[in-house]
Amino acid sequence: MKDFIDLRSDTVTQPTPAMRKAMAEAEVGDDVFGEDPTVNALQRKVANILGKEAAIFVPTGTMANQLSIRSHTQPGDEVIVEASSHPYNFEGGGGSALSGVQFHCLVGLRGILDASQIEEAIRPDDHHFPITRLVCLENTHNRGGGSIYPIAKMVEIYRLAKSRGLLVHLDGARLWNASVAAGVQPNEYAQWADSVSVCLSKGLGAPVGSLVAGSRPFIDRVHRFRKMFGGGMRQVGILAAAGIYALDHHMERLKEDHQNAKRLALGLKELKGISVDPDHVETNMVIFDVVNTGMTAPQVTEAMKREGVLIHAFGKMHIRLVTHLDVPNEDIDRALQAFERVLGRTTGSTR
Ligand code: TLP
Repeated sequence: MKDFIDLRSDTVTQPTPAMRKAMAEAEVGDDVFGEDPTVNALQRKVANILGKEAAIFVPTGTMANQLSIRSHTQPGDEVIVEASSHPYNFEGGGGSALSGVQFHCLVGLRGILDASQIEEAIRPDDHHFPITRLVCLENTHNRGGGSIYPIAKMVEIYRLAKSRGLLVHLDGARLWNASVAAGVQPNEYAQWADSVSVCLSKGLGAPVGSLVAGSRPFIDRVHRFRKMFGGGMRQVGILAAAGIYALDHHMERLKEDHQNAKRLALGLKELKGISVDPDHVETNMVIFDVVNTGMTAPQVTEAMKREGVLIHAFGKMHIRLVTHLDVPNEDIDRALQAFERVLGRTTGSTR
């Protein structure tokens, strides 16, 4: 029985009965010995989908990013990231603690960087400076509001990186959303990065699991660090089975999430004191500002909770909504009605 409409994140989904069945029936073995057939099948499948030599299963998207950073860099190196990116902001300072790197932050447009910005940020070859080693991109970009990296920009950035001896890591926690929304295959995106992390536990609805994909020597290096970071798991085919099920059954339906996010944004635009641009909704997220409601974002969040709708406030002004497979069409209408009760309409207020 579902009490709340949960729009806080696409990480909150429950495994479906069919997914649980696939998990229960999974063939398993000790993956630290490389003997879990379901994990091996998932790794081959994701490497194939991304057009990479190899892939490795890890517990979380955070570990996938941090292992990639650790495996690409040496302590003291500099990593170019977008200022609101996940690895820089939401991974507990892992870049400095686990890899000893420093981040060079550039401000993108809804998270999207231009090759020219990166070019300017690359350090000269001089002993005063850190060595610029890696560029991290995020597609879709979380704090950018689920924005899609235009493939042309990724190509430009990758070509620049190669011409300057840099590596590129793609945080593709929601690459599936970008792919379905833009009609660009995951491998078309992935070819413009040396390593890619992807999550099964976001829009695809698996309870756990991420992978890193890349060249065979790179994944061998990630494998060593995965052990060091404590991410080597045992009969984990139970989780890999959920991932395989999710890739096979939950990819195409992401379109519904994107339509629902757009519908939320269009509905919110009609309400009082909100600043939202539905044209900026490209995938399954809506980020909007409360500008003139007489309430802060946390107060709106509290009021919505009393209406049975969970949303995520960040800062005083900003709210994020994320659609996913446990938010059916009719819940979008119910959520909008709740927003209307809390905020009122621009014309003909209901309060
Ligand atoms: N993002 C979570 C929170 O950590 C903010 C969310 O609710 O969106 N990369 C990106 C782009 C992500 O959005 C996330 C999760 C991760 C990596 C980390 O994945 P996990 O939570 O599996 O460590």
